[in-house]
Amino acid sequence: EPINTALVTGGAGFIGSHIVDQLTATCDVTVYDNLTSGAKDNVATGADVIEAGLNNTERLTTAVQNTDVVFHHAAQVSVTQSVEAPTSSHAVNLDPSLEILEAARNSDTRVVFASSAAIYGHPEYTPIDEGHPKQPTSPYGLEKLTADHYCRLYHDLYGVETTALRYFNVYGPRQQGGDYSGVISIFRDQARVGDDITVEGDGEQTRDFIHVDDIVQANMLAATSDAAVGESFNIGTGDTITIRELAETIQDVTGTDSDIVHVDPREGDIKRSRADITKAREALGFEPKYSIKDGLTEYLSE
Ligand code: UD2
Repeated sequence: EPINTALVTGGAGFIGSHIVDQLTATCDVTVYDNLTSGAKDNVATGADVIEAGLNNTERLTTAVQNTDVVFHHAAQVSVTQSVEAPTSSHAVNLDPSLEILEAARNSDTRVVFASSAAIYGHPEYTPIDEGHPKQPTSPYGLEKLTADHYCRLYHDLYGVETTALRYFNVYGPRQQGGDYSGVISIFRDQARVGDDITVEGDGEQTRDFIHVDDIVQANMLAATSDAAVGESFNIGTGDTITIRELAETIQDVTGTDSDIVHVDPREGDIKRSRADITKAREALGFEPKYSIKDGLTEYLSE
């Protein structure tokens, strides 16, 4: 079914704004964002913006009920902050997700939820499939896991059309630098100004980095495919790179004078992460377009 109207919560943020870019070409888009970490500059012209917090249940409910599909990307995204202040993280990441599902239950709205690989905790094996044990190691991971389960439950109990997309490590334009951001944007900023590139630990840890354009593709498939309904999907490339290789690639591609230095390992760091994307491939026809090398080259050339 074609999408006529879409609501993107967090539509002024990193991932949400790319979804908005894609949607404005074909349908009416409304962004729901409190503009604290997101910025109006990220929002494509043509999209309406509701500037409101997720705790504004009335506005949120109305916005959800007036749309065909809601892409729920507004969140408290910092794992560290969730560890420091679990109750406020919970209030942002959990209750509003339930309110969105509840609003969708009373209308014909479809819900695509931004879940996370954080729900799995320390991998017991890789690649990680959707049935992998879930032992989140942060309130953030537990909040994402609970909302992900609520999506499935709202489908099973009430027939709401829901899909949870479990993102691995996402990178691309508009990802913010700084302490709470992803390693790729941190290394990029260091390379740009000639600062040392700070590899935490031995750099042998691996990640499955996925370009934001491929995340957009997964969202479009989830919003339109029958096979997506009531399901959850790992979204990565299925490939990995070590953090050391990442640092070297960024050095190469940017031609920076920055040195690679090793600093203390991060406490509780995950050693290996890799998505098994068989389910998304087979059910949705999802096929990542960017290898890590191509994606990095594209991102760094900006
Ligand atoms: C990602 C998600 C997080 C959560 C988690 C679940 C991002 C930005 N974060 O955390 O939200 O879903 O996965 O597992 O996608 N590193 C360095 N130097 C630096 C910064 C980082 O070596 O300056 C290393 C870090 O120690 C880690 C790796 O890079 O081994 C990736 O770190 P990250 O913060 O980008 O992402 P991750 O996987 O910890």
